Amino acid sequence: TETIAAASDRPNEAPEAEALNGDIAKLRDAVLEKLTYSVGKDRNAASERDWFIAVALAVRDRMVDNWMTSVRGNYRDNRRRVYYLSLEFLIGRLLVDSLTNLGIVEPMRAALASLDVDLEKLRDIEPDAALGNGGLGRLAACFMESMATLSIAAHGYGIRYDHGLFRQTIADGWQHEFPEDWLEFGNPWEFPRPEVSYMIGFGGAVESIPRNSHPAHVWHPSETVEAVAYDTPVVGWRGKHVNTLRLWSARAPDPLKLDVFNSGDYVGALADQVRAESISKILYPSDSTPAGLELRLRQEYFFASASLQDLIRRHLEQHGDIELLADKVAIQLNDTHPSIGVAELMRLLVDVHGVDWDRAWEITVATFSYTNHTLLPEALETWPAPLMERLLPRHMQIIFLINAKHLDGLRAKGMEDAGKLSAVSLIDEHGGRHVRMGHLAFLGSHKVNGVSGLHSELVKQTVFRDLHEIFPDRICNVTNGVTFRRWLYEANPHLTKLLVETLGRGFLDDASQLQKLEPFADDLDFQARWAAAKQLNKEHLASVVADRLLIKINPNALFDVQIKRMHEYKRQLLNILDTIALYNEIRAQPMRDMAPRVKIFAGKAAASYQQAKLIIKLANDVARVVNNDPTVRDQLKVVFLPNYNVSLAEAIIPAADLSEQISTAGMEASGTGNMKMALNGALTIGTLDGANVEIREKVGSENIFIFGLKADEVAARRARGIDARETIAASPQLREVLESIADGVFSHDDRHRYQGLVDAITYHDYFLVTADFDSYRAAQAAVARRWRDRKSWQRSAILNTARTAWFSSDRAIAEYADQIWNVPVSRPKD
Ligand code: GP0
Repeated sequence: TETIAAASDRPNEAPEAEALNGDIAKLRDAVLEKLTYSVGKDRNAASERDWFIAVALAVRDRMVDNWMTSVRGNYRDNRRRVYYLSLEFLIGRLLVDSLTNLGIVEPMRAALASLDVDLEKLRDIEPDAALGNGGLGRLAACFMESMATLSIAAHGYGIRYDHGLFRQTIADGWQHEFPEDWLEFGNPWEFPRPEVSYMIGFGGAVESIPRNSHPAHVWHPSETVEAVAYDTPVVGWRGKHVNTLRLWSARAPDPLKLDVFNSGDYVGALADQVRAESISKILYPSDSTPAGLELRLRQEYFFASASLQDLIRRHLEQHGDIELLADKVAIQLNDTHPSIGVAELMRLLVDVHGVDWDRAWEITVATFSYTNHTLLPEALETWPAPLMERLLPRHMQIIFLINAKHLDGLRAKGMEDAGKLSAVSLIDEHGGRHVRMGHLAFLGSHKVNGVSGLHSELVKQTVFRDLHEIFPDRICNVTNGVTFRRWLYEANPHLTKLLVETLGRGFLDDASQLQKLEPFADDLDFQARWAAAKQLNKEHLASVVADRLLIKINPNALFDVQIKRMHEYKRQLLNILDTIALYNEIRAQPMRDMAPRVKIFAGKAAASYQQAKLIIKLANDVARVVNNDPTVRDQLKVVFLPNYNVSLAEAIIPAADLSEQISTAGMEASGTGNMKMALNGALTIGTLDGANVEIREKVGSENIFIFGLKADEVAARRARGIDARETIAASPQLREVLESIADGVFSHDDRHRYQGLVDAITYHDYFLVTADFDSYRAAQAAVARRWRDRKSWQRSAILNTARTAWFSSDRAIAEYADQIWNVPVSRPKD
């Protein structure tokens, strides 16, 4: 058995070296046992995947003891439970995450080394659990980890999609989508619970049974689907508390119609099963675009109903009294996706558990709270009333009744303005009746939160303006956060090691101690070590780029990074225009001494979002031209890394020098990539949007590059009109850039490819790319000047890390616990 080296090589772990050596032997035995008896392979025949499964199973065993203890503790203490309902959990890989939180990364590495197995190789074999589209889903994953870290009795509920977010390839510059298959070789982290299942109904009719007081309602669905549970333990920092992520899979109650099968119609015999199971087949590949399909509503109801039935069963088992539900349960709705749950809880309380309507509504509102993630109108879900009527007839009745009582109450209070009443109605009457799911979530919740200070204010002023007037205490703010375990300790071990050597281990438990780094910002010796850590991360990313794209990038260049979903409001186009302007400068003045830059892009476009896909093509076209132009030499490189996902983010973020957060002000609710990069010592170039505002407050305006129109100026500018011809005429640089695109400089094979794109921003620049261009260019010039003064740059970078502790998801979750859920938290060291 190998022993392990100095404590400084295992910065993330506390135990003594001797204990570790004992642990190494135990881990080795545990892995070998799993390989033999669970995987069924001999050491000599085992593939890397076999080893990965064996290790994951051995690690899972370690979690289970604390899981059982946590579950028993949750029952014993009678604590209020938190249920986080989310249609997305963008988890990524779990191997190193679990090892880190259990404090056994290095012992496991040593145990595996003694078996001639390389932990890093196993790490790369694990497929990402990509059950989410982007920020919203990744936030849910960070929150699960922080809720476990803070010992909250929390459960996540979602859908176990057979296929997560599509795999993106880039062929000839164009995005292509392929199905993703994360379960292909099984999932060692989960426990299937075939015995935990619920019937979920669809369609049919509602029967009214006359009674003395008021009629009872019985829904007779015409179709039922079974929801089956799969549980994944979620381990918090230091392994103390373990929560459960319960994901539902759809199953047909009858696997096949035997008579139809025997008659020879094999496909027909399986039709019901296929229809039922399609519910959990695939994640909706949409981000902030409407998913107006029936299947999406079926997914939403399926998971909301299964989760509510499950939590009510648990509540009644423990407390025996449905009246106590709101005291013992807090349910967080992650966006409107689970908001049909408001009507479902009313149905369960009134129709199934016999609670009277008004009391049921009180319980519902006290139980639910809702997080809004966007102001984009196209992302605020509404369902055609006829569709909901057909699929969920009883819920439609309930929604109409909630609405009638809501509007009657307002009229009784003297509100008569028909316009106001229709603005706060659950039913949108314009252009065919639609149910407003945001309004349903708002009315059914005691708290509604936005995800950054600016966003929460805009929520009050825009989407929920009229409802906010009626319920002025309901909207609050909880600025997003990210888990430092994954996004600092695991993704950036070089920096973490330096921080431990400099500050001691205290910051690992209490991020606010990162402040102690401030005095080192001017320390030249520390700066040198800081730069060395960054350099290693950049070399690693350069090797990833070389592997995947066969492009050589210079690790000494400024790594200028924009990684996020492709969307017009996020303005990758603005960054591409800047790239072209830089390219023009280099060609015009080849002898000018420039600081070399690498522009790094990554991100997926929704499959149906043509404009976003065209912008991907443009980025790739610009990359091809720039990277192959001999006059450019090493001064500028452009790379578009395909298939952006959590694992790729873990490689890019620690290597970033500059973080691009350049959305049109007022449009990015928060952003979370902005926090991850600032924490890892990148400087931000950004607009005053989302959490950028708070990042500037924390890091100081000298340590961030802010440019562009502010949210109120964006509104004013749009009100004046978005024809950009004057703006373009006034900016020679912008004109040159747009002309070169329109002329086909980057598309010789199809000269008019970008004519439509250029026309669009010329005559109808809704996202104000042109309006912010000059100011963005000026900010980029300031970036270049700062970069040349490397000491000053490093000072700012260090201060970014020192001052971003507030963006920990532990802080965000502690705020939810205090302001919204009313549950206690305890820190791992308490
Ligand atoms: C918001 F509405 N977000 C949506 C959506 O459908 N998907 C999604 O990922 C994002 C916001 O755009 C965000 O600003 C925010 O930080 C995140 O939700 C979590 O609140 C981008 O990161």
